[in-house]
Amino acid sequence: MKHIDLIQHFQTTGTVVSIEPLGAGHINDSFFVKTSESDNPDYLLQRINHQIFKDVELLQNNILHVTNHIRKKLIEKGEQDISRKTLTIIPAKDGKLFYFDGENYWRVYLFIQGGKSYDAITPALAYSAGKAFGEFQSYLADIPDAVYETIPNFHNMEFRLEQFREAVANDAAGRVKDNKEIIAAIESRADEMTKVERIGREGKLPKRINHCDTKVNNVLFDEEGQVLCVVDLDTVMPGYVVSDFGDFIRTGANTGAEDDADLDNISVNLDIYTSYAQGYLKTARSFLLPLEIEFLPFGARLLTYMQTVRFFTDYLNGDTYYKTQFPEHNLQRTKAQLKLLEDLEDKEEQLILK
Ligand code: ADP
Ligand code: GN1
Ligand code: MG
Repeated sequence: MKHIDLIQHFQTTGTVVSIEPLGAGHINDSFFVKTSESDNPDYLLQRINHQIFKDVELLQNNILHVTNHIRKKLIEKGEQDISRKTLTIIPAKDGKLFYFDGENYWRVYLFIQGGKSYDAITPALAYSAGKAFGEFQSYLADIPDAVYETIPNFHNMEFRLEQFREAVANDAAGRVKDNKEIIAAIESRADEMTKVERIGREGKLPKRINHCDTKVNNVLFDEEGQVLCVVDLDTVMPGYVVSDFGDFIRTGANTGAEDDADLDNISVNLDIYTSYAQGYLKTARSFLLPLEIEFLPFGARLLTYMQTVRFFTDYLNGDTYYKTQFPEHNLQRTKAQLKLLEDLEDKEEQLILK
């Protein structure tokens, strides 16, 4: 179905003048929907990847509960301009939170005007993002609705390793034989990297409602470099806060790209790391346990390792999960993440937070 026809199924207003692809996410497809009237909102149309988010109704209900709760918190704080500070779902004309066209699932959000997302940031932007993700967790600490795992075991390292080992055993794309070194690099760290799961089971690390995709490009900044809005709420679910901390560092503090072909570009920028940590602790310290704070630097390594494992597992499976731009893209991503992991390991002492 054409995008313009899809929009007619939602409770939007105004006359659509253009629909253009937007963003560089690896999972969903996003489109900027512009309307002609200056006093009318623009929209974001998204095709939901339902191979990955298998229960679209649960997904959309999660997002509705999360955004409603955040909106309530923003109102209590006396914030202005709330429709730019959290996502607003535009329901379909039948009242559902998505539209199924017989093949694909679609949703519409209000477009957040003036929001800018970056792939490379400064320490000042990192500080602002840190504060925003700490606030995000604090807002959701008392959400009354159940928040479900939209992807079961999403950030469970033990589960990700099981998937990896299964992929090695199946060798579906015949790629195991040329990549023994990467397999060894993953296995040699597996025990240490699953310790959060073990300590969690002992009851020493709590699960909190996390964003679970704190990639740097999931934050929209305003003109002054303050965070306007945290977006991409598909994976908001219970988890360990080290996950959210680590995923931001993995993306925002990398001097290279997530898939950099030149490994020499890749390292951790310690100024960005420290600024993000300071921002995050400013808004989150009050509710974090000392052990959670102690584990934050480990989170940076853990999420970089997890992403290495996830990209590589997808590569071994024949590239079935992430969008790829060329045949060896997942391998290139794997090597880039592994390089970042090695740099984080080398700088372990410098990552300790005071
Ligand atoms: P994906 O799951 O594919 O990463 P996102 O939900 O992150 O998709 O959207 C892709 C990009 O579109 C984001 O990185 C952000 O820059 C932009 N974006 C997302 N939601 C909005 C919105 N409501 N208004 C304006 N821009 C948005
Ligand atoms: C995906 O959708 P996007 O691009 O923001 C992925 C994240 C990964 C990330 C790696 C649902 O995020 O978990 O960390 O790619 N999202 C899902 O860049 O798997
Ligand atoms: Mg995204």
